[in-house]
Amino acid sequence: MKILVTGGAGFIGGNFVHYMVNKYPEDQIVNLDLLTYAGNLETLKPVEHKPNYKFVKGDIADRDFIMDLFEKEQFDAVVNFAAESHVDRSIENPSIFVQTNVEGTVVLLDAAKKYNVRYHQVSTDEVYGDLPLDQPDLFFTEETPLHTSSPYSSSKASADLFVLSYFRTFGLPVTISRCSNNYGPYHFPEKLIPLMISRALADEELPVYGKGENVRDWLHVEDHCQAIDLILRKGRIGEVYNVGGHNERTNLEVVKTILKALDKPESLIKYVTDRPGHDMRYAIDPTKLETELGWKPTYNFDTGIAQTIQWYLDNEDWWKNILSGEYANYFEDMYGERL
Ligand code: NAD
Ligand code: TDX
Repeated sequence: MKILVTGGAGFIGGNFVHYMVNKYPEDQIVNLDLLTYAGNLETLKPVEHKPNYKFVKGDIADRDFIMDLFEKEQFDAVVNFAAESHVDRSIENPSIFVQTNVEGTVVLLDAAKKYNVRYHQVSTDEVYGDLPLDQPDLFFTEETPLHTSSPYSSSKASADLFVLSYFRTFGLPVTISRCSNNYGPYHFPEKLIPLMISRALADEELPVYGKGENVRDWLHVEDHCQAIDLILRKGRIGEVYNVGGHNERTNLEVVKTILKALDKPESLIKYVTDRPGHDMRYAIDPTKLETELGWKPTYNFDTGIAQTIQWYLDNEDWWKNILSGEYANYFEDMYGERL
């Protein structure tokens, strides 16, 4: 297969590119990324010289460019990770979330329709809104109504509805995965776990929103990649699959786990003003994925967070280059003359 991966210079897309390039040497993986602030070609260093990998810089919302690319490359499948992904940024500037997450998705759908390409959309559990803290037996299933809180989740829910409409109206072969919070290697240090690891290592204050009692359901990124691969190859067309591993933790538990592992004092924790509209609890029921496709996560939170902290300790250059802005030069050095 020739597979287009969009957003492959980001956190989950980058991990997915590694996974696919190594697991399927006979497949061709084309990574299309605009290299926004969140895109980092250093993440692709381990695969950039493999014969079944290629990088293309471009915008999923640029219709002419996308149509030309699909015409030229004749893809068999597209997996769309490209997005603005940070909730806090969506509160500051919602418009770019509409442009990339909604318009970009529609442009990709049109190209997939024109060139008859299998389409997979990487979505999020945030489309379901949130659950109360006092009903721990409630989980998001694929039937839970969409009920978004932030401009980010609203843009992702809109994109999902377009994807499903292209199945119903045009018969486009689509699937959607909705996963819980990912963590693991190459996670941009604006998100909770890498932010707290990098700040704790520098003995800086750790900003915990509100009381730190919000709950997230943590999924190791490798388990997510495996799920997407399964859905792409064996998922039922037109279906949504939830991805999550029953690893709920409060934010405070996560931060304290990181401090303990790094032997840093809890006095670094600083409670700050809460995020507006802050979702209280996410919790995924992954039964459909487990029973239909046999998916099983390999990490639990304890093994996954230990592996992740160790990765950040072993790969200081990767995240320190981001904090210093260095990584943007890597694109110029590697691809500047070629593109
Ligand atoms: P990320 O922000 O780390 O990466 C996004 C990537 O998309 C970046 O490389 C960026 O350069 C690229 N991009 C942005 N706009 C683009 C455009 N217009 N054209 C082409 N490329 C563009 O995000 P992530 O955390 O890896 O998330 C990937 C996907 O998974 C997103 O769709 C997100 O909504 C979804 N998701 C993420 C999580 C999570 O916990 N991180 C959980 C559920 C769902
Ligand atoms: O400094 C912080 N302090 C803090 O308390 C940050 C950055 C976050 N938080 C809290 C907010 C959330 O309750 O930690 C929790 C996790 O925050 P984020 O890492 O920003 O993730 P979240 O808002 O849960 O969204 C993530 O999971 C779902 C991804 O960023 C989304 O792209 C994905 O769809």
